[in-house]
Amino acid sequence: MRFLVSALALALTADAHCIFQKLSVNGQEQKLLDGLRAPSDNNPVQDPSSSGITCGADGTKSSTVIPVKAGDQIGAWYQHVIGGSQGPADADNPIASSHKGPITAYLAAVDSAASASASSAKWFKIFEDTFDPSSKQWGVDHMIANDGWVKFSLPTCIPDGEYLLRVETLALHSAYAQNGAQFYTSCAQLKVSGGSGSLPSSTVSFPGAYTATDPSVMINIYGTGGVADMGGQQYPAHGPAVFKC
Ligand SMILES: [Cu+2]
Repeated sequence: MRFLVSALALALTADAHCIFQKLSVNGQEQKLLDGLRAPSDNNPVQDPSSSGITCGADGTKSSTVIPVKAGDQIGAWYQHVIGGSQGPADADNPIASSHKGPITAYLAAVDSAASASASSAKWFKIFEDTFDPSSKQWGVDHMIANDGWVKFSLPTCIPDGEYLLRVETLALHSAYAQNGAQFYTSCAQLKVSGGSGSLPSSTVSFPGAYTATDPSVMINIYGTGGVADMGGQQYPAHGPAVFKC
């Protein structure tokens, strides 16, 4: 009986995932999955060395490239399942509140956003919302409070051209064990105009930027009483520093 109860609890928590499935540009919502490379279900990637770490497991791939301007505010919409919630009583929309962790966004300049290989792209980080020890809030807490929206601005100082945008929600509730961290990632296909300057010289690859045992990936986030507060400590650096103009 005890086994049955815990197996059921496991089945329920295992399903409390999410997908980045819609983009907004300066508050203007795009169509569902338009301009995106997204997984076909809400299961996370848990092996940072697997190809799915880049833009999620292979699923839908839009042929649209979304026109944007350097400096535009971009929104990435995470929901529990494709199309949104599982109904008004879906307490795990946009993601289960247990799934504490950081949210990051990366850009990579490519020749053709619709066809470029994401795994050979050279990525630089443009946004991170990790953990604030004073408020005890994680990026995921902000995303939940914002109805699944993660908002950030494109740099103003990037050259015109086509880019892939990679947005990553990393859920750390089971990250105390190796490969327990859950990566929820999709990529957007963008064409940037109105930019200036040159690309950053320092870039990373996916897979490659993280390993399964990085201090930010294999980590116990629980302090006293099992609260997901890092025991009052800072969350370690997760990937490269954010590129600043
Ligand atoms: Cu999950």
